[in-house]
Amino acid sequence: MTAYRPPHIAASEITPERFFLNRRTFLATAVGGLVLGGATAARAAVLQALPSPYKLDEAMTPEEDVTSYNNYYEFGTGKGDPSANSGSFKPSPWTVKVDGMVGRPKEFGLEELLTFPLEERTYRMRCVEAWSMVIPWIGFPLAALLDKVEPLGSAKYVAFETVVRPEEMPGQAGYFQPLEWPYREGLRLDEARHPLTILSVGLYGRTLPNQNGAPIRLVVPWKYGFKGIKSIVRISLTETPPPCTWNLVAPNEYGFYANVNPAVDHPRWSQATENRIGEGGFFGANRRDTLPFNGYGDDVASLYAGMDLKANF
Ligand SMILES: Nc1nc2c(c(=O)[nH]1)N[C@H]1C(S)=C(S)[C@@H](COP(=O)(O)O)O[C@H]1N2
Ligand SMILES: [Mo]
Repeated sequence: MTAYRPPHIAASEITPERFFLNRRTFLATAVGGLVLGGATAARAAVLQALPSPYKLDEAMTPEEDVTSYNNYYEFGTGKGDPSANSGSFKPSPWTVKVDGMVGRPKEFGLEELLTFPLEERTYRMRCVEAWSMVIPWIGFPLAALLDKVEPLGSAKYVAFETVVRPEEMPGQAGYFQPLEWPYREGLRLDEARHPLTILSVGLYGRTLPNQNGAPIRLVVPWKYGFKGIKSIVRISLTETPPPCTWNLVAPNEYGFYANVNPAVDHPRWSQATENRIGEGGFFGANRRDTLPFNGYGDDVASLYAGMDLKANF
């Protein structure tokens, strides 16, 4: 794994003032990261990021749980499969093609993606299966990438696709195929441009482990986890709602919006409470109330003003 934030990025490219205060630390850590990256080739490289105001007053989920309890069907359907079966996946070299209804379609290389101003943001994450985590992501606003390609006025949605690589992804190679590939997801353009929506390239101070969606995945903290598509190779701006994997599989169970909503149950289970992973006692003492929009309602509820959230689940 060689991807790391290049140490030569000019501080002037990274605008927030607090960064300049941290510049010395940044350089020291970046150089340390190179050494460490070389010494421990199998481990993700250190990734330096700016601090951000997006923090929570809740304990972070231990890194061990974040990287071993996953959903990533390309590597198998069990929670332990992604960490066990993703060792041969090659997240570098990598490109993300951005096309569709844009003025300037472009293919971005991984190195270029890592030059967007990276922030560390600790987000509450809620899976539709009623478990949750608190994860310190490293990433940048999706809006920053969209600005570069100049969406046309007619663009209303953003479609995402995961890589298809049966040679490296055992879940795509077997006789039993749980999903149709590529895994696809989509957002309304205003959701995609919302400042909380990020493309993540790391967690816990390092580049993303394969099982968490290396080298780049979507994070939308007010939506159920399945919207957070992993290992993205294509982003297309469209005029009509894009096909979304779980919505195609079971449209009555997984809506396009998938906003976290304790008042709208999944047809087969309640969404009123959740189990916080990593706090001991699975499905026991850690049961806590699920919050509307996963607790991000002050930021995002206005996106859905006037909409019936039960009908548009
Ligand atoms: N390509 C792809 N992306 C995916 C999935 C998947 O199976 N394939 N699973 C989704 C689901 S259901 C969840 S809950 C999150 C889990 O992310 P994590 O393993 O990093 O916690 O990834 C989402 N992104
Ligand atoms: Mo999920």
